[in-house]
Amino acid sequence: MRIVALAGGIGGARFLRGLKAAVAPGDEITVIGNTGDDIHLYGLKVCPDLDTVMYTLGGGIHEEQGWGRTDETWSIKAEMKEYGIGPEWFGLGDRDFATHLVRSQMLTAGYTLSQVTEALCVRWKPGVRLLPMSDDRVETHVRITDEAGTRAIHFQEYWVRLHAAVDAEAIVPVGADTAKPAPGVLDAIAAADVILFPPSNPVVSIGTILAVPGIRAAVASAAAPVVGLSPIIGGAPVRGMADKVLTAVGVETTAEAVARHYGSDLIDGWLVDSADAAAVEAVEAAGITCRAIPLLMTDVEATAAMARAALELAEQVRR
Ligand code: FO1
Repeated sequence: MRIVALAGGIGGARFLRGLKAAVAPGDEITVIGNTGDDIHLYGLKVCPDLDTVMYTLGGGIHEEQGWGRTDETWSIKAEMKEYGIGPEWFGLGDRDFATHLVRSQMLTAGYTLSQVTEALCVRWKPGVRLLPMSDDRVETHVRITDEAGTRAIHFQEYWVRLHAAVDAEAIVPVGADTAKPAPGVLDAIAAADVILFPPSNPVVSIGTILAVPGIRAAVASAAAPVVGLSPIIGGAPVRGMADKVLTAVGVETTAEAVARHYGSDLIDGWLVDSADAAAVEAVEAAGITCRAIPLLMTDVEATAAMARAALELAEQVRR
């Protein structure tokens, strides 16, 4: 079976680890990774969501953080600080720097982000095909107003430096409107037997992937059933600050509202947590088949059970 998953960062990567444990030998998983979180620092291109998937599935992730490398040291960052070069708020470790150096060196040599990602995965062997959503530069920015006035800041500054403490007035995936899907992305969607939306951030992760012209239409018109898993449990995001960006796009922070946000033209099935069983009826009224099951990714086995439930629901809603 050919499975395609649109994945963001930490939640998406953790789900994929369970999906790998749940599928049968011979099943192929293609991950279309969000690159809107990308940031250029020190002349290097950092791809947080691609790296989180690669490290998590490749066994190099810092498990508690969900980003960056395990057994990390911070000598380069400390030396940069001595030179007065920031930003201090974004933690790039020495091991992680190697990834960005290899990526940036290859990009400078003329390779595409897809080719770079494929090369990095030769080392990490994530066990999935990891495609960036686009080889073109897309960087999510957030419009905020604070004592310094109204301005757009990079998503990472909003997320990491400000901890999303100020309201997001708008979320803008800069460059998405002129970006093209990376090679293989539309083909993978068209050839998929199942398409999954993991419990990633619906706005800045899956929403950004869908903002690349052609991708939303490809998913909506795909022969494969599309099943999503709610990143919101009991009216709150499981991790991260998805509520802040959901509000920015006028979506309530509930499992039902996120399903409606995707819409029945895009998703056929939706899994909500047992705590949100009351939402099943309303989601089904929106034309999306819905099931309530435990959605907390407490360990690989729990996540594998979620993945199996998503694959089963996909068979029930197959078009
Ligand atoms: N997240 C943080 O909360 N603090 C950090 O200092 C930080 C550094 C960082 C460095 C490399 C990288 O690939 C990811 C990093 N992240 C950090 C996570 C990053 O902000 C992710 O994009 C978000 O967590 C959303 O996926």
